[in-house]
Amino acid sequence: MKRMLSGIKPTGRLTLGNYIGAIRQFIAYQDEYELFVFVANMHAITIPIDPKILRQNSRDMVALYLAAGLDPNKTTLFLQSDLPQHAELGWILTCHSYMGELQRMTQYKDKTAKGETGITAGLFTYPSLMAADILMYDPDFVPVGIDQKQHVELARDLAERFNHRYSDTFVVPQPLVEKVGAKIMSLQNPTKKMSKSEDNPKATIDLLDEPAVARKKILSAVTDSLGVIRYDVEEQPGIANLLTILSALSHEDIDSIIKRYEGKGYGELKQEVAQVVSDFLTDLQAKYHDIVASGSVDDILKAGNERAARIAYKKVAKVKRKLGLSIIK
Ligand code: ATP
Ligand code: LTN
Repeated sequence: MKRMLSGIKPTGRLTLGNYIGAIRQFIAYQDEYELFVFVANMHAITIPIDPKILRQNSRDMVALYLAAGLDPNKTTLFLQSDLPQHAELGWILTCHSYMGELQRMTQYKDKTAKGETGITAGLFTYPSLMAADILMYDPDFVPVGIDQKQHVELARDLAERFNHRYSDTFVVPQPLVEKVGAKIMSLQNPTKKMSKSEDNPKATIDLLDEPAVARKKILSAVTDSLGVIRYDVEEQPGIANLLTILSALSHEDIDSIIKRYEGKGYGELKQEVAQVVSDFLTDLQAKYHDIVASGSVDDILKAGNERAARIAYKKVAKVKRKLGLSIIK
């Protein structure tokens, strides 16, 4: 069975973008692949975050993974910070990453270009930690949204560099980016990614938003004044985004949706998207509340941590031997 791994950082409440771009893929692949999914909480501290909020977000993330359909009997679900090997391999790979490589990562580049202050060294080097998260488990594939593809490519480069320098150690992973839904856009500025650290609540659908609130957000999504329903990301990014959301949640092709909307207006499209989103959230949240009430999150994490730790322990021991870091015979 081929292996697959991915994670999300608990920097905020999960959005519909996270679900469509990432979580949905995890669920779809869990029967076909040996899947590892984790809460990337060490990545969440690259920017300041209140410890109470970090704890809550992390627990919610596990419950939402499960509510969305991740089956802990098939998937290894774990918490990154419970495995010290991630930080250990992260440091080792930081020492194999070039400044120039990390400076080219768009997330860092965008923040510095905007003149943001308070950028931590952790934010700069986090792609090396992400490479460690990946290479630790030898996955063949890493399902991510398009914004993370560059980081998986860095992991590939680091794997090849390490294998070449010391001998075969890591599987060289491939990013897996879906065609539909790789980038869900902000509802208020559809040329910008929908993101959980967004300040304007109207711009994102949180997976834990009241369904009625989410409905209103869709109805007030920014569109354009052209009045025709087409999939045109350049000219009509708002409409293209609504079509993508509808297609992802209803499994209907975008082309077929467009045909149904020939001669119809934006109001009708928004009503349908609002309904589909609100039904989706109602169902997801009912499951989420059941999982939280059952108290199963801790046991599932403990079992997942143990399974992941066995692999991580072996991998780091091997890496340390190859580097000349282990000296006791
Ligand atoms: P932050 O705002 O903290 O940067 P984020 O919402 O952008 O967070 P990440 O934790 O960076 O989310 O991403 C988790 C996963 O979800 C990644 O695979 C990422 O590619 C995917 N993802 C995030 N936002 C979107 C989006 N708007 N559309 C599609 N996929 C997304
Ligand atoms: N950096 C990613 C989260 C992340 C990840 C990973 C994704 C951390 N480690 C390993 C896939 C594989 C993010 O910000 N979304």
